[in-house]
Amino acid sequence: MTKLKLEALTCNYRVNPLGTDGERPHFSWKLLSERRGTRQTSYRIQVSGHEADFTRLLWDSGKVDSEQSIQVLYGGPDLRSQTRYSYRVNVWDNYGRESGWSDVAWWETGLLAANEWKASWITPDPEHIDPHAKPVFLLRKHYKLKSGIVRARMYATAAGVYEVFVNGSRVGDALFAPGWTSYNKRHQVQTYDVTGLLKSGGNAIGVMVGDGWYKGELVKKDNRNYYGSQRAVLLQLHVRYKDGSEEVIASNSSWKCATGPVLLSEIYAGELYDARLERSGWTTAQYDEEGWCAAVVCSLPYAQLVPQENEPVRVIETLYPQAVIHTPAGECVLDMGQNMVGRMRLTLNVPAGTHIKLRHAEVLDKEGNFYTGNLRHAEQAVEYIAKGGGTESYAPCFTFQGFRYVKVEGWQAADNVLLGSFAGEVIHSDMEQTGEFSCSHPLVNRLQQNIVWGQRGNFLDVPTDCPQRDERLGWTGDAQVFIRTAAFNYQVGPFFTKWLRDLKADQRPDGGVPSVIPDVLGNHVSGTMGTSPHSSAAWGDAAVICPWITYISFADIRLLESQYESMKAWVDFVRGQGEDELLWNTGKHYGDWLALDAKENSYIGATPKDLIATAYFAYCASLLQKAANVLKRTDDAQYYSELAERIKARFNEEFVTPSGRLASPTQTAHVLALQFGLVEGGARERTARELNRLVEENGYRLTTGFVGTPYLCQALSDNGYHETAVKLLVQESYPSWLYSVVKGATTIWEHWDGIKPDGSFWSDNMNSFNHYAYGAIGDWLYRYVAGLDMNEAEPAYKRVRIHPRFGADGLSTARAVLNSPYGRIESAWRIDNGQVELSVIVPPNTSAEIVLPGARLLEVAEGGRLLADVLAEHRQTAAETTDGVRFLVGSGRYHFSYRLTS
Ligand code: RAM
Repeated sequence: MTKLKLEALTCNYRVNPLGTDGERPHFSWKLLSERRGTRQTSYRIQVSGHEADFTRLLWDSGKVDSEQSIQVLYGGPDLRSQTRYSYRVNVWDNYGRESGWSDVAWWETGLLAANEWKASWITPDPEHIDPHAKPVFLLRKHYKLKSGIVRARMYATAAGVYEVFVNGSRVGDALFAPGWTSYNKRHQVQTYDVTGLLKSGGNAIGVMVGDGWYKGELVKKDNRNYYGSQRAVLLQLHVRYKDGSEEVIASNSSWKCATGPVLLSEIYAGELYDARLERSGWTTAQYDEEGWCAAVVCSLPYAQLVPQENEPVRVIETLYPQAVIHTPAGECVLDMGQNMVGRMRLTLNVPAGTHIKLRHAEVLDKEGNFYTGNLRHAEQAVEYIAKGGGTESYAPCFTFQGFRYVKVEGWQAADNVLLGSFAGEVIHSDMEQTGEFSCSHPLVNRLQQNIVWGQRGNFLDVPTDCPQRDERLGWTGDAQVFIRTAAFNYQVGPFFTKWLRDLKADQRPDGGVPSVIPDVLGNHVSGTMGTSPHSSAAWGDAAVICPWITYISFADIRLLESQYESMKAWVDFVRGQGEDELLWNTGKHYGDWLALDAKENSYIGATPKDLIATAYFAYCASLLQKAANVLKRTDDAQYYSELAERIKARFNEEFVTPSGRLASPTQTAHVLALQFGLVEGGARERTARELNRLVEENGYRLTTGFVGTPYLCQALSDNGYHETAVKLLVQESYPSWLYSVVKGATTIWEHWDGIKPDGSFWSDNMNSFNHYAYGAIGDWLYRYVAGLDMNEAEPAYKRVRIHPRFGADGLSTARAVLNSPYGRIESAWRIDNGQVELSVIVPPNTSAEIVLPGARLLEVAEGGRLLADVLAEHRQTAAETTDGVRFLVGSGRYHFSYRLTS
């Protein structure tokens, strides 16, 4: 008999996380079994507080009869600070097999209580170093340690962004620590295991700290000091010795400060680095501190400190320039071949004082010249002054650029030397890549890659709108439309957990939701929209949609529970806004942002704002009902279900004529009415027909903006017009998803016409070439085209749903893979002359509802046998429905073949 095995043990989504919070963690594991229909029947978890000594247990769940294998909550005693916990899992299945104990995994808590901080927040003495000076500050501490070090942990953070070194080595590889949160309310602390870096005798710590989001330029030119006016560092090192004693080295006024080679490093501006000013060995014990000034203690609080929550930002991949372009304007430009986000690394051997300047751009203009107009005030310039005397390698530290093209100035070299001297380091939050989609259409495959690159470029600790111009903010609307696609491509559980906590922290007392999270627009900063409104429909709704999508994707009840009040507060806020409690017809909204049916010189599409606002209101009320059900709040569930129904009725009164026609003739209005279930019966049919007509009459072209686009194809596919949806997908002429692909895009554009058919730009003012919002079609590619979907009632793919849709001529194959919380799911189909081949993988401990469109039960084969026979062996049957043949299978690999009925 084949074996049952366990793998991929995670705690709070992560493998052996260091520095967790004090809340009860949750555990997940994956079953490995070749046998079809494998289900877990029981599990047992053991936790030890003494390394991996399981004879001294802290908690033993005992054998629990349950299929739950993800997000299982720890049930032992309260967690202590700075403690390593080891755990292991054993499971049993429906075939009577036992996996045996898994390998041991662990998690370790960070510094949990504010009063455990002996360290002070410190900054260079302002008498000696101007707190507002541009150069990055260096802070260092020399200290002695005894021999017999067995364990050392460093807890560190900064007001600003920091990197830390011990005895000449970089500690960890996280970039942009402490990450971006609503610092005044939640400020992350990182935990590092530095045991291997310390030695007995003299040691040194060095910390570099720059402005970052904390006090650097944000939102617009010269807008600084949003969170505070002083950079500062907080660091505490705990060293444990063999004899059980512990020593603590803490940041305080005995630390020494200076500035060094980084003369400027800012998110938008870039970096200026003079290698001649390097202080060689400044993070080692031997270094001579002569000339360094003292640190002073500053009065920043401790109460807002929280342990790091999501995966850190790291260098994830390195790209090399594909070509050197000598432009008509005489510029020397490197082409990275991909619009990427990160930084350039230089490795070169040039004379001292050589001053190289790099500028970064996303596109070349019509003439083929370097173009930076769309960056607005973001300089995206990196300057390096060489020290000479050998090979030097450099990459900027506290800045990132969004670019495909790099203009090189100040250094003339042959093309092959240039190509060999530069590398592009791709930087983003280090999430596990979980999804893949591909099909028979090469341009659609490129679109999928562009979506993934859009996510990579804009998931740098916060889900941002764009990564290049002077914006790069956590726009709620963009995040909300993209989250479901994001959750296919990557494991975004921890990423959104962190961001949603900031959303909740920044939510207004009346329940209103800022337009960007972390909220740096407040009420006073004016941007493209004049003073930025908070609580716009479809933007503020992120407060409900994002926790819900995170919940269904990863089954994290804990997150849903902790966001629940925030979700309710938003819907209750909306209820109080309109002149009528069921109709939201007041306030400032972004509407169907950037839709093509907008009036001349307007960003806002033609769909009435009150229609959008009321539709979203109904949708969010219905999601709250679902959330209340999950959390077993029956009264709330009842209340929100009634509210949703009443809003729907009011929507119909206001926006649907008695004969079932939608009052607003836009694609987006029809999409929302269908997608949010606001029209029924004849009105639904009519709305769907009308949407199809609108698309058809427009030559299979869309007119939708941020609000309508994400659901356009779904609304068609769900209502009998899948072929139209596929025609929209494969449309290559403007406006369409593939238009930008044909124009050479390697990321998703903000505007359908970022580059117009004649090669000119839409405008300088707001024209990002890396904006993931329209990439929200990815969700439809996975769920509708490849047919890899779920039944929400059993979230996180406990109940998989496989339902491919073959559509029209456009596509002959499609394949989606998802490394789900339960394991690998796959749906891959091929259609050739009416013959369908479908391969499916259903992971252990899940089941799948499968729908085979256009099939007749008695003509379907599975693995060469009649499907009906295969099902009968498992006492299962299939039904012939209007969608196709429908049946249920357990885990395993399947291959279905049948001829389409005509
Ligand atoms: C723009 C942003 C973003 C959008 C808002 C309304 O400035 O780029 O994508 O959500 O406006």
